[in-house]
Amino acid sequence: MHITANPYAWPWNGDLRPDNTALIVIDMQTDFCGAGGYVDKMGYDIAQTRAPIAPLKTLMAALRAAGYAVMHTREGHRPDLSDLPANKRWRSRQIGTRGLGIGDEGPCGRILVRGEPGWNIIAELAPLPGEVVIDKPGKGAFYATDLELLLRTRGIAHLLLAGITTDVCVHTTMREANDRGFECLLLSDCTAATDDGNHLAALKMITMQGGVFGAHATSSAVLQALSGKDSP
Ligand code: C5J
Repeated sequence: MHITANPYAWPWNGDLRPDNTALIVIDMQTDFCGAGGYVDKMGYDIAQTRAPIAPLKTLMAALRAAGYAVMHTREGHRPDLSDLPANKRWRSRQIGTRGLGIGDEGPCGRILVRGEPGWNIIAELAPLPGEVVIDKPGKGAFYATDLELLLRTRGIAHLLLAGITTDVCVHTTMREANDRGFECLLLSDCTAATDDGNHLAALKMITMQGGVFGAHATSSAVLQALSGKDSP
Protein backbone atom coordinates (compact mmCIF):
# COMPACT_ATOMS: atom_id res chain seq x y z
CA MET A 1 0.00 0.00 0.00
CA HIS A 2 1.15 3.50 -0.88
CA ILE A 3 0.10 6.98 0.22
CA THR A 4 0.01 9.73 -2.41
CA ALA A 5 2.82 12.03 -1.32
CA ASN A 6 5.42 14.52 -2.48
CA PRO A 7 7.98 13.85 -3.98
CA TYR A 8 7.20 10.10 -4.16
CA ALA A 9 4.44 7.65 -3.34
CA TRP A 10 5.17 6.75 0.28
CA PRO A 11 6.63 4.55 1.68
CA TRP A 12 9.43 3.82 -0.73
CA ASN A 13 8.77 0.06 -0.68
CA GLY A 14 4.97 0.10 -0.48
CA ASP A 15 5.14 -1.98 2.68
CA LEU A 16 2.72 -0.01 4.83
CA ARG A 17 1.20 -2.07 7.63
CA PRO A 18 -0.21 -1.36 11.11
CA ASP A 19 2.55 -3.44 12.68
CA ASN A 20 5.43 -1.55 11.04
CA THR A 21 4.15 2.03 11.03
CA ALA A 22 3.45 4.52 13.82
CA LEU A 23 2.12 8.06 14.05
CA ILE A 24 4.19 10.38 16.23
CA VAL A 25 2.30 13.46 17.40
CA ILE A 26 4.85 16.03 18.47
CA ASP A 27 4.40 18.55 21.29
CA MET A 28 0.66 19.31 21.02
CA GLN A 29 1.01 20.97 24.43
CA THR A 30 -0.71 24.02 25.87
CA ASP A 31 2.65 25.80 25.88
CA PHE A 32 2.75 25.56 22.09
CA CYS A 33 -0.89 26.01 21.12
CA GLY A 34 -2.90 27.13 24.16
CA ALA A 35 -3.92 30.55 25.45
CA GLY A 36 -1.34 31.85 27.92
CA GLY A 37 1.23 29.22 26.91
CA TYR A 38 4.82 29.76 25.81
CA VAL A 39 4.09 30.45 22.12
CA ASP A 40 1.24 32.81 23.05
CA LYS A 41 3.45 34.72 25.51
CA MET A 42 6.16 35.05 22.87
CA GLY A 43 3.62 37.03 20.84
CA TYR A 44 3.01 34.51 18.06
CA ASP A 45 -0.47 33.72 16.77
CA ILE A 46 -1.71 30.49 18.30
CA ALA A 47 -4.39 30.26 15.60
CA GLN A 48 -1.50 28.99 13.43
CA THR A 49 -0.34 26.33 15.87
CA ARG A 50 -3.94 25.29 16.61
CA ALA A 51 -4.73 24.68 12.93
CA PRO A 52 -3.56 21.02 13.01
CA ILE A 53 -5.88 20.09 15.89
CA ALA A 54 -9.00 19.27 13.86
CA PRO A 55 -7.32 17.24 11.08
CA LEU A 56 -5.15 15.48 13.65
CA LYS A 57 -8.16 14.44 15.69
CA THR A 58 -9.72 12.80 12.63
CA LEU A 59 -6.46 11.16 11.59
CA MET A 60 -5.67 9.81 15.05
CA ALA A 61 -9.12 8.22 15.30
CA ALA A 62 -8.76 6.60 11.87
CA LEU A 63 -5.26 5.26 12.56
CA ARG A 64 -6.24 3.91 15.98
CA ALA A 65 -9.28 2.19 14.43
CA ALA A 66 -7.02 0.62 11.79
CA GLY A 67 -4.63 -0.70 14.44
CA TYR A 68 -1.72 1.72 13.99
CA ALA A 69 0.27 2.86 17.03
CA VAL A 70 -0.15 6.50 18.01
CA MET A 71 2.72 7.96 20.04
CA HIS A 72 3.11 11.40 21.58
CA THR A 73 5.94 13.67 22.66
CA ARG A 74 6.19 16.53 25.12
CA GLU A 75 9.02 19.05 25.23
CA GLY A 76 9.84 19.94 28.81
CA HIS A 77 12.43 20.14 31.55
CA ARG A 78 12.84 18.83 35.07
CA PRO A 79 11.51 21.19 37.75
CA ASP A 80 15.07 21.86 38.98
CA LEU A 81 16.05 22.74 35.36
CA SER A 82 19.10 20.50 35.60
CA ASP A 83 18.45 19.35 32.01
CA LEU A 84 18.03 22.88 30.63
CA PRO A 85 21.17 24.20 28.92
CA ALA A 86 21.94 27.75 30.06
CA ASN A 87 22.05 29.03 26.48
CA LYS A 88 18.60 27.56 25.70
CA ARG A 89 17.18 29.35 28.76
CA TRP A 90 18.92 32.62 27.92
CA ARG A 91 17.71 32.60 24.32
CA SER A 92 14.15 31.82 25.38
CA ARG A 93 14.12 34.99 27.48
CA GLN A 94 15.09 37.25 24.58
CA ILE A 95 11.54 37.40 23.21
CA GLY A 96 8.13 37.61 24.74
CA THR A 97 6.19 39.29 27.48
CA ARG A 98 8.42 40.65 30.25
CA GLY A 99 11.26 38.46 29.06
CA LEU A 100 9.52 35.31 30.26
CA GLY A 101 11.43 32.24 29.18
CA ILE A 102 11.66 28.53 29.82
CA GLY A 103 11.42 27.74 33.53
CA ASP A 104 9.77 31.08 34.41
CA GLU A 105 6.32 31.39 35.93
CA GLY A 106 3.68 32.27 33.31
CA PRO A 107 -0.11 32.15 33.15
CA CYS A 108 0.00 28.36 32.59
CA GLY A 109 2.59 27.67 35.26
CA ARG A 110 6.34 27.42 34.75
CA ILE A 111 7.04 27.46 31.02
CA LEU A 112 7.98 24.06 29.54
CA VAL A 113 8.50 22.49 32.94
CA ARG A 114 7.32 18.92 33.43
CA GLY A 115 4.17 18.62 35.52
CA GLU A 116 3.03 22.21 34.94
CA PRO A 117 -0.36 22.94 33.30
CA GLY A 118 1.19 24.45 30.17
CA TRP A 119 3.33 21.38 29.59
CA ASN A 120 0.31 19.07 29.28
CA ILE A 121 -0.87 17.74 25.95
CA ILE A 122 -4.12 19.55 25.07
CA ALA A 123 -7.29 17.70 26.05
CA GLU A 124 -8.54 17.41 22.46
CA LEU A 125 -5.53 15.25 21.52
CA ALA A 126 -4.90 13.53 24.85
CA PRO A 127 -3.06 10.21 24.65
CA LEU A 128 -5.19 7.13 25.22
CA PRO A 129 -4.22 4.82 28.11
CA GLY A 130 -1.29 2.66 27.04
CA GLU A 131 -0.07 4.94 24.26
CA VAL A 132 3.62 5.85 24.32
CA VAL A 133 4.41 9.35 25.59
CA ILE A 134 8.01 10.51 25.17
CA ASP A 135 9.33 13.29 27.39
CA LYS A 136 12.12 15.09 25.60
CA PRO A 137 14.38 17.87 26.84
CA GLY A 138 15.33 18.96 23.32
CA LYS A 139 13.75 19.68 19.99
CA GLY A 140 14.32 16.23 18.49
CA ALA A 141 12.35 13.31 19.93
CA PHE A 142 15.32 10.92 19.67
CA TYR A 143 17.79 13.00 21.68
CA ALA A 144 18.08 11.82 25.32
CA THR A 145 14.96 9.62 25.10
CA ASP A 146 14.18 5.91 24.62
CA LEU A 147 12.08 6.51 21.47
CA GLU A 148 14.42 4.60 19.15
CA LEU A 149 14.49 1.60 21.46
CA LEU A 150 10.69 1.54 21.68
CA LEU A 151 10.29 1.76 17.91
CA ARG A 152 12.88 -0.92 17.14
CA THR A 153 11.44 -3.26 19.77
CA ARG A 154 8.02 -3.01 18.12
CA GLY A 155 9.43 -3.44 14.61
CA ILE A 156 8.40 0.04 13.50
CA ALA A 157 10.20 1.08 10.30
CA HIS A 158 7.89 3.82 9.01
CA LEU A 159 6.90 7.02 10.78
CA LEU A 160 4.04 9.39 10.15
CA LEU A 161 5.02 12.74 11.69
CA ALA A 162 2.63 15.40 12.91
CA GLY A 163 2.38 18.11 15.55
CA ILE A 164 4.11 21.41 16.17
CA THR A 165 6.16 23.13 15.12
CA THR A 166 6.94 22.11 11.53
CA ASP A 167 10.23 23.99 11.34
CA VAL A 168 11.55 23.17 14.80
CA CYS A 169 10.60 20.01 16.70
CA VAL A 170 8.87 18.20 13.84
CA HIS A 171 11.68 18.83 11.37
CA THR A 172 14.39 18.03 13.91
CA THR A 173 12.67 14.74 14.74
CA MET A 174 12.22 13.90 11.06
CA ARG A 175 15.91 14.48 10.42
CA GLU A 176 16.92 12.40 13.43
CA ALA A 177 14.61 9.59 12.33
CA ASN A 178 15.80 9.70 8.73
CA ASP A 179 19.43 9.38 9.80
CA ARG A 180 18.46 6.29 11.79
CA GLY A 181 16.92 4.66 8.71
CA PHE A 182 13.26 5.26 9.49
CA GLU A 183 11.08 6.02 6.46
CA CYS A 184 9.30 9.30 7.26
CA LEU A 185 6.15 11.00 6.04
CA LEU A 186 5.35 14.48 7.35
CA LEU A 187 1.62 15.25 7.35
CA SER A 188 1.39 18.79 6.04
CA ASP A 189 -2.04 19.78 7.38
CA CYS A 190 -1.36 18.12 10.73
CA THR A 191 1.68 20.31 11.36
CA ALA A 192 2.12 24.07 11.64
CA ALA A 193 4.74 26.67 12.40
CA THR A 194 4.55 30.05 14.09
CA ASP A 195 5.41 31.49 10.66
CA ASP A 196 3.67 30.23 7.55
CA GLY A 197 6.70 30.89 5.36
CA ASN A 198 8.75 28.63 7.62
CA HIS A 199 6.08 25.92 7.39
CA LEU A 200 6.16 26.03 3.59
CA ALA A 201 9.96 26.14 3.50
CA ALA A 202 10.13 23.11 5.81
CA LEU A 203 7.86 21.19 3.43
CA LYS A 204 9.93 22.21 0.43
CA MET A 205 13.17 21.11 2.10
CA ILE A 206 11.80 17.59 2.39
CA THR A 207 11.23 17.32 -1.35
CA MET A 208 14.80 18.13 -2.39
CA GLN A 209 17.21 15.43 -3.63
CA GLY A 210 14.39 12.98 -4.38
CA GLY A 211 13.05 13.27 -0.83
CA VAL A 212 16.10 14.02 1.26
CA PHE A 213 14.33 13.38 4.58
CA GLY A 214 11.35 11.39 3.26
CA ALA A 215 8.13 12.85 1.86
CA HIS A 216 5.10 14.91 2.83
CA ALA A 217 1.39 14.32 2.29
CA THR A 218 -1.98 15.54 3.51
CA SER A 219 -3.94 13.62 6.09
CA SER A 220 -6.66 13.06 3.49
CA ALA A 221 -4.14 11.10 1.41
CA VAL A 222 -3.51 8.88 4.44
CA LEU A 223 -7.25 8.44 5.01
CA GLN A 224 -7.68 7.55 1.37
CA ALA A 225 -4.98 4.89 1.60
CA LEU A 226 -6.53 3.50 4.79
CA SER A 227 -9.85 3.23 2.98
CA GLY A 228 -8.19 0.87 0.53
CA LYS A 229 -7.80 3.32 -2.35
CA ASP A 230 -4.13 3.06 -3.25
CA SER A 231 -2.31 5.91 -4.99
CA PRO A 232 -1.57 5.55 -8.73
C1 C5J B 1 9.81 24.94 19.80
C2 C5J B 1 8.64 22.93 19.20
N1 C5J B 1 9.43 25.59 18.71
N2 C5J B 1 7.85 21.97 19.70
N3 C5J B 1 9.36 23.68 20.06
O1 C5J B 1 10.52 25.49 20.60
O2 C5J B 1 8.70 23.11 18.00
